[in-house]
Amino acid sequence: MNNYIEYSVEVTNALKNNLPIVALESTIISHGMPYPQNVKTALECEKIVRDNGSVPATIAILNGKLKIGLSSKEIDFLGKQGQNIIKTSRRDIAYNIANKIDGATTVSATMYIASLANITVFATGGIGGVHRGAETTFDISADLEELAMTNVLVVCAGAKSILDLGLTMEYLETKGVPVVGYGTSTLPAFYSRESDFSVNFKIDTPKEIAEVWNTKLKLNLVGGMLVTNPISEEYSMDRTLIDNVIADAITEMTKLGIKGKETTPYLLAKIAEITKGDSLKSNIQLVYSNCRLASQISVNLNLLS
Ligand code: PSU
Ligand code: MN
Repeated sequence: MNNYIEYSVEVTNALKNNLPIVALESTIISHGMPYPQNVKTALECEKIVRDNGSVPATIAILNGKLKIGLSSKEIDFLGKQGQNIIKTSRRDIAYNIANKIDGATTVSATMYIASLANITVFATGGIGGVHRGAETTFDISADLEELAMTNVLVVCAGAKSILDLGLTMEYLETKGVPVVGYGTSTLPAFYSRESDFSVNFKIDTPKEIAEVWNTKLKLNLVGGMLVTNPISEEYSMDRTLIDNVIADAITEMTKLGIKGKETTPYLLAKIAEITKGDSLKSNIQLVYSNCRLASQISVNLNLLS
């Protein structure tokens, strides 16, 4: 196994000294945002994690290795390559490693790779979920299955309405994945603070979140936990406006016949285009906020173990 993993010096040192770590994904860099904002955001995320007491471990597949901790040069490479890099979820890991194909890891692949290094706290923007119309397309993100089976806590800003939020919550319930609202009992909807759905548990502090997560790990309750962190008021978007934009983007996508793994990147780019960059600004800010919270959770978890 160790032959396949390559750690950065910073992460090696953190593991050796039992410092708090936060995993970060790379599909958000190559497929989630345009260049150069993607690189700037990824580097700033690492800084925010450090400023809040943890060590960042951005994860990707490069040169046939599972890389845990990237250099700024590697982050720049992923950002510049953008959609040329293969979006890599769990199913693609073995093929890409065996063939030395570079890959940007989704939430599912990042969770799996983080768990190999016993890193159990991870920050991202949004997770994949049950897509609208999944009753006919079967488009359910591998992120949900990963949450069902891999011991990693994921901090996100809720799910955007490109997904069916109700079905996503049902799926997570079936799989035994707790959904926590940070300071809220309402499931946040990514670009906006509220949706029509409730979270399972409202928890108000990083310390209490760490306590629940530590208990889940200690009880050997296999699987992840989802912590949903609402976007700050300042950057949140009007719910009706963004829902209309998303509906238009989905109509356009259906017309073009875009399916499968291309769906999420297409919609994110289209929404940014229609909102003239406003959604991208919000997206960047909510990721920062999630990195801050994840770092604080990791620090608290470290004090417990
Ligand atoms: N949602 C976002 N930005 C992203 C993604 C989701 O707001 O970049 C990425 C994440 O890497 C997530 C993946 O794991 O999309 C989900 O893709 P799919 O729906 O194909 O499973
Ligand atoms: Mn899918």
